[in-house]
Amino acid sequence: MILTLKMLILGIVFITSGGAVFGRIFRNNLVLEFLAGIVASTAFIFLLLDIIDERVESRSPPTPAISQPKFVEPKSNPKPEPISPIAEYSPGQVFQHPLKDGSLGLKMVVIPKGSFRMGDIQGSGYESEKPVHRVTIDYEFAMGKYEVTKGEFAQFVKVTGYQTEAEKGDGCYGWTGNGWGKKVGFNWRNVGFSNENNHPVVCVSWNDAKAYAQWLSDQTGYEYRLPSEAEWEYAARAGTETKYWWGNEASHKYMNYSGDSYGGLAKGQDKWKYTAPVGSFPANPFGLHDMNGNVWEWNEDSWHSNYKGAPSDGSARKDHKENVSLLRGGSWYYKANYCRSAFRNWYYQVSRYDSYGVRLVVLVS
Ligand SMILES: [Ca+2]
Ligand SMILES: [Ca+2]
Repeated sequence: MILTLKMLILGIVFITSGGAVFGRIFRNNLVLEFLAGIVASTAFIFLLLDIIDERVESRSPPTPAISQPKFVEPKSNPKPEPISPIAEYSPGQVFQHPLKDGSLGLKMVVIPKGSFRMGDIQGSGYESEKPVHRVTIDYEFAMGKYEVTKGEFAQFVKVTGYQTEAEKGDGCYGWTGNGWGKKVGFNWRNVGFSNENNHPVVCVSWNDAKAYAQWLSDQTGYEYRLPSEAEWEYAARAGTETKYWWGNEASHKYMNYSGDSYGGLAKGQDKWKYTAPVGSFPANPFGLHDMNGNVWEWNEDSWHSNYKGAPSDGSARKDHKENVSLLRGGSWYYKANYCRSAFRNWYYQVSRYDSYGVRLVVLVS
């Protein structure tokens, strides 16, 4: 607009003054005077137009040299699905608490309240199983229907990057090829024999088991923990007073264990020389599988050599003076006598073997 105006003025100035110049050029010597006048007046007009131009431009919004990046609404963090509380728990009910990624946690069975005689009821056990004493569990809790599997433990490791004590330290005890020994490289991932994701996790120490329970508690909002020794025996007996929940005779129909000597043995329905997939044998009256045999299960309690002074309310003895804890239920490597519901084994909380596993409980009342 301004440029067009300038050109128009320039044209008028040249035509009018040009006419005057050519009209007088041959009569006077005022050519230079006229030219100077034209240049001066043109310059004056241009100056005025520049001022106007500047004022017009100053009212226009500046055009940014670089276009601004488009503002992107920040993505809001996806809200975790609220954990739906289970309205009512009833004995025998099986449930799974959801984890933060939406998958489901351990299969848990609600155990009824009750009272039982704990220890060497047949009188043929060890001094550590005496005296037989009554324990009353006046609260409902739920227990893992199965031993924690390798696949379940793998999920914990995948999310947290947790390293077991076997991995951080000098391995786990297993079959080295020449005999039983501790070997670097043996851990829950590889124990020297084939155990798939549906087998119980092994080579986990008491400390590893506690870390897993803590993670599951954080994931679900419920308190998952190791069972007390009393809770474990109550659940293993499931209302029975025999050596095993099915009777006083050991049987390969009901559990994965060894023969009369130590070592793996596959016999009859016990088709496994090493660990068996969890739930390969029938459940006890409370709905729990493999309480007897398959893998030892860490308990919360510290070791005491007998039941003198033992609590009668289902709680754990937790003085842990020597960092030694209980293992219950026997395993695939052991004779049936060590797989009795009353038998008590113990070892250091850092120890790990290819027959040591874990089962958890959670409070629901
Ligand atoms: Ca076996
Ligand atoms: Ca077991």
